[in-house]
Amino acid sequence: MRILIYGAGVIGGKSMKNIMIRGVIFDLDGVLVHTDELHFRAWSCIAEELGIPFDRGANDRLRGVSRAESLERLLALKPEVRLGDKEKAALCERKNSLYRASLETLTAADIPPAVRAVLEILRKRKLRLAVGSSSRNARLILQRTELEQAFDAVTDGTMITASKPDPEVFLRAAALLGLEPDVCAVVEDAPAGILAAHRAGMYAIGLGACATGDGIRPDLLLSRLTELPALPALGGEGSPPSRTGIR
Ligand code: B16
Ligand code: MG
Repeated sequence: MRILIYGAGVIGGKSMKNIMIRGVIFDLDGVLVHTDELHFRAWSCIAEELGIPFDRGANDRLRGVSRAESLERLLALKPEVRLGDKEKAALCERKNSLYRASLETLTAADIPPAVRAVLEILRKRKLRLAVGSSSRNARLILQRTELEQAFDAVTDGTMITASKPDPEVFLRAAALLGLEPDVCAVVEDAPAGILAAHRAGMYAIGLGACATGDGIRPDLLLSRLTELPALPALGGEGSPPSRTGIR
């Protein structure tokens, strides 16, 4: 696989050289807002109640996947804990109550000015912008952070029948933007989301080290969202990714 470097980022996939992206679909939790930390705290409480050891590394495996799948992955850490469907549903409900309580404190100040600046730059370049999140709480988060108006379309966990790594959430976002998948880039913090982007036929940009794993690699990996506007495929003037090696 080719390994490419862009800025501080590394990649292993499609070259961006001949691509002109017309739409960017952003994951929400862990990309635009640090609600990934709030998910972690809520799942930590559930794990403690169940006597299941849980840390940030374990939490990284829950990124991007649905609430129900998150619980399954948590339970897999201690196979002796066997629960029925009703108990699982109650635990998911409880986790969501804890999580939603923590969202009460969320405000516009939780979106770093640099994130708003990136969205503004891309909008000025006439790129179509969307959010594609697995979360059923995405609308609430976008409203609380006053971010909703920054996007042309939002797709979330309430609008899909299958969660990431299924491509549905991104394909629906592209359709709402009026764009074909192959001119869309996805920005994601989770392997499940990178896989969903690839399955959708989109260009997958990972953000942060958590975006790689389980043998899944983004086409391009950035350390910070502020590196995004420099990409030539997004109308930026940065130099194209340089190939540094082949394996
Ligand atoms: P909820 P994203 C995902 O959001 C989170 O990364 C994942 O941790 C969570 O389990 C999932 O949403 C469902 O969230 O319980 O709020 O419906 O990263 O796709 O924006
Ligand atoms: Mg995420």
